[in-house]
Amino acid sequence: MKQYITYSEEVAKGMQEGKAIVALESTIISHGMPYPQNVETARKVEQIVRDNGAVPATIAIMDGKIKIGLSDEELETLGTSKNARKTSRRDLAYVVSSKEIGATTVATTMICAEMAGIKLFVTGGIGGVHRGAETTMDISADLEELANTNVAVVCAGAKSILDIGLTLEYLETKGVPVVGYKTDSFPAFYTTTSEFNADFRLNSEKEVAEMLKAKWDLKLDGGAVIANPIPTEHSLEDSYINSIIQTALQEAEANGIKGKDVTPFMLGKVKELTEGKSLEANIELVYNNARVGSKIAVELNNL
Ligand code: PSU
Ligand code: MN
Repeated sequence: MKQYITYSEEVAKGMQEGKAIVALESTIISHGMPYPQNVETARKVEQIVRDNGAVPATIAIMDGKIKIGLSDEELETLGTSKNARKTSRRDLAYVVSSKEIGATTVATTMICAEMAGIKLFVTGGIGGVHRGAETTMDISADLEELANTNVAVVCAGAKSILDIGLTLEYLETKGVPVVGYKTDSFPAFYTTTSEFNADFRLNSEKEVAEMLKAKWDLKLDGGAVIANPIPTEHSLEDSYINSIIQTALQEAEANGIKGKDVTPFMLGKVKELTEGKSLEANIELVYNNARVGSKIAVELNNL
């Protein structure tokens, strides 16, 4: 396996020194946000991780290698590349062997993080069960990865482009703990709450780290969702964002958008319809997740 993995200097050094490492995904850079905000955000997220005592490891596939940590130049390449492939579990082997540029989804970032021995991963939102999945069968591979791979994912919940209720049912079936970080409600990405509750509420980074340690000490394989709500001052109004998502869903349907294109299409459409407000919210919630996630990683590393 080792022949396929390379580490950035910063990550290699951090690992040697026994520092806490935080994995970061790259689909959010290539398919989740437009240039140049994508690269700016990625850089700032990395800096927030450093400021909180951990080492950032943005993960992507380049030149046939799984890169654990990207240089500034590689980040720029990824953020400007028109042909970076959204790489979920099923795509990973192909992207490595064909030497394409691969942007890792939540699922693939978890896979690569586990290969590198990284326990904690920060992102914006996870994929889930899409609305209408009872006929389309559109269920993100992220959920199956959360079921099987030992990496915790700090996110701002699941967007209501998804069926949040069914997403939580799926996670329950697969035995994935869904933690509300300082909240009872399961957050819905752009909003601090949804109509559903998280399974447990934990009120400090240390408590989250202790739960993760107990989970993995007990050999309860799989990940965990640490749902950290968007800061109130950056959240969008419930009825406003939900009506926009409704319109975007209709456009996706009318345009016959399917498979891996659904989530990027929805994100782009919602941004357009909110005149950029959704992007601003998205950026702020990722920063917030980076702050909390880095502290959890540091606590976990100290246990
Ligand atoms: N949600 C976001 N931004 C993103 C994604 C989800 O707000 O960029 C990306 C993540 O990489 C996630 C993927 O893993 O979309 C899910 O895609 P799909 O639904 O096709 O599995
Ligand atoms: Mn899908």
